[in-house]
Amino acid sequence: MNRIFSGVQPTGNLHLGNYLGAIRNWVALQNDYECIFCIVDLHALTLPQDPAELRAGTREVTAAYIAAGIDAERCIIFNQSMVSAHTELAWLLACLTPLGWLNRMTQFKEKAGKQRDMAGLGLYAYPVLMAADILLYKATHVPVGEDLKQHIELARDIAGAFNRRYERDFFPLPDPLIFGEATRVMSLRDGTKKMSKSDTSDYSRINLTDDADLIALKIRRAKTDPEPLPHTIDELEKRPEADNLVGIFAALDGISRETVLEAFGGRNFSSFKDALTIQAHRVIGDITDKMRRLMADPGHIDAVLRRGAERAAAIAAPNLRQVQEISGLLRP
Ligand code: AQP
Repeated sequence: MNRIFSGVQPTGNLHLGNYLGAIRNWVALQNDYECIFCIVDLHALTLPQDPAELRAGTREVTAAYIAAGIDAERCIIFNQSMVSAHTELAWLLACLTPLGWLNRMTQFKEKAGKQRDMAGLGLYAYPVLMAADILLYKATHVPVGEDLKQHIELARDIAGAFNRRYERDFFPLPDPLIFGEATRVMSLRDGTKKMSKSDTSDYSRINLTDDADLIALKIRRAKTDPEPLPHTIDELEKRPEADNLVGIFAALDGISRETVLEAFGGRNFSSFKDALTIQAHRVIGDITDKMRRLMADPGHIDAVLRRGAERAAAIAAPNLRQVQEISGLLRP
């Protein structure tokens, strides 16, 4: 069976982009793949984190996975720092990764900003850790949002570099799985910017923990243009805010953007936003309720993570050992 690996950082403000771009797709894939879903807490440390919030974030993301419909029995759910093989493999892969490959990573440039010399080595090197996360389990597929496509391509390149260096077909080259109508959900305040946890405006995103009133308010306040909704995708794509809201509607309802335009083309935004609010309440309300119930039992969440870490380590350990043997660190 093909194997999936993917993860989310426990950095708070889990939003509709994380859900529609990633987590919801994982739920659909769990029937056809062996799945490993990680809470990537080591990635979170690439930027400063409050320790208590990081711990709380790990439980919250775990609750979100389960509330969204991931089966913790069938799939492995765990947090990255519990399996030390991730960082061990990351070092071995870092030694094979040319700096030029990391210099191409656009996310580093965005996150480091103007103070690039002050950015941490971890932020720069984290795509290698991500490659290790995936390759440690010899995952064949990685379902992610559009923003991480470049990182998966790097993981493929690193897998190829290892296979070539040691002249064997050891790591599969992982394929990104990017699908659905909302592979890149944009900010509600600016249709040209990604919806993001770190955006300073909470009105830019719908969080999975927002209550019904707040969701309604955020959708009402979402930026739009003065024209009614268009009839065609060509016209829609020239209008970033309209395109984003139509894409969100389509993804929430499980229909295409064309079908949304058949229903709403020519209508004004206020009636469309009312309908969008109903869809958002239906999908997110259910997840939020389940998350709240799960978060009330932290012992259960911790047990899921402990058991997940044991199962993950059982796959990771022999793979790491083989890498150590192939690289000449251990005797076969
Ligand atoms: N806006 C988005 N649209 C679609 N997919 C998205 N993802 C993130 N944002 C969007 C996908 O969510 C998964 C988890 O990614 P992550 O843990 O790397 O998330 P993050 O980077 O902490 O979340 P943000 O919001 O992207 O944080 P910022 O921008 O503040 O750093 C991934 O599969 C990702 O593609």
